[in-house]
Amino acid sequence: MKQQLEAIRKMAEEAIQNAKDQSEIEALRVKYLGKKGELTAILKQMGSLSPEERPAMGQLVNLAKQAVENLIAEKQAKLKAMAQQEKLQKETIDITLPAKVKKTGKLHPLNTVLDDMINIFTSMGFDVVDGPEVETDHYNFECLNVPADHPARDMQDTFYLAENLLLRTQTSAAQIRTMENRKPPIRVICPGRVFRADEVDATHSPVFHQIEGLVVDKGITMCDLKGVLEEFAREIYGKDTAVKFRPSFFPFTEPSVEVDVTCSECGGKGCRVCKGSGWIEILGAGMVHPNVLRSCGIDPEEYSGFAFGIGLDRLTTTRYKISDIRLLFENDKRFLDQF
Ligand code: 2NM
Repeated sequence: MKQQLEAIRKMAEEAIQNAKDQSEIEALRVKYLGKKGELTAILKQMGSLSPEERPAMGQLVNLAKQAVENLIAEKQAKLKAMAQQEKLQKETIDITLPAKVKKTGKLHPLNTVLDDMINIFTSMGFDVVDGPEVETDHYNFECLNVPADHPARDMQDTFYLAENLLLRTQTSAAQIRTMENRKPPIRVICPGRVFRADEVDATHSPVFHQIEGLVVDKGITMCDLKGVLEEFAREIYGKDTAVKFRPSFFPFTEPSVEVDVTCSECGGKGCRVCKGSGWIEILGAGMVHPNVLRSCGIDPEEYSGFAFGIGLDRLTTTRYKISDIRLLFENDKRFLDQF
């Protein structure tokens, strides 16, 4: 019986050593220590022993049981620790990995420049007004003193939607409405998309952006125009920017001027950007034509005003050294991500 006991203990020891998981251990526990287990069976054979042999044998069986129980407990603890270790290994977080960059939206370069311009003009007391992109012939041309035979009215230059309906060629129509609806003093700028049936190339797009400005009050003179536009140019291009007014012609202003600033690329020395002249044309302007004031119900004997139109696209392409105006309209992410 002693040998049998020893054999069982050895087998149990080996089996427990080789067990790979908790369920195998549990099966072994039942096999050796359970009610019908092998060590329990030995205890049941005790009856066949002489009373003298029994106590010593009983002690041996109990020791064996104890040993197996201890082995099981040890193995269970070991398996548990291993499982924990494995879990930790699998769930490790590599804190040296770079964090995921959250992509946030940003302003289109046109909007950055537009915001700058709006800030400059609103700080000088201008309101921002808006108008429809689809306009009538009346508001787009008629009220602006553009005669019926003017080339701008030609189908070749303007997108007509119907006999008297067109895509606005400038944002002035919004200013005409402002003059109709408000009493002077009027100080407004009107930014927006405008449309012309231009040939498309690196510097021309059929859709582009303008900011037009208008001031109407008693006693407004060309000096006011110069002061506002000089201030604007210096805010946009820097304090040392020189401004030059050249005589020009627009149907809606008299006198009319075109305004140049010293080339921001070369500082006026002459370079590729300014084609060697040292100057860049940035806007057209003038004193509002009496016919325009009259068409909006404002008496030109009592009031005068100045107006200007600034192209936003060229201001943006020169500021960011963008080589082709079409890039502003294609919304290629690779291009936009650079700003
Ligand atoms: C320009 C140049 C000169 C202009 C005129 C008006 C209005 F509505 F008052 F008549 N708005 N904008 C104007 C004047 C626009 O763009 C180059």
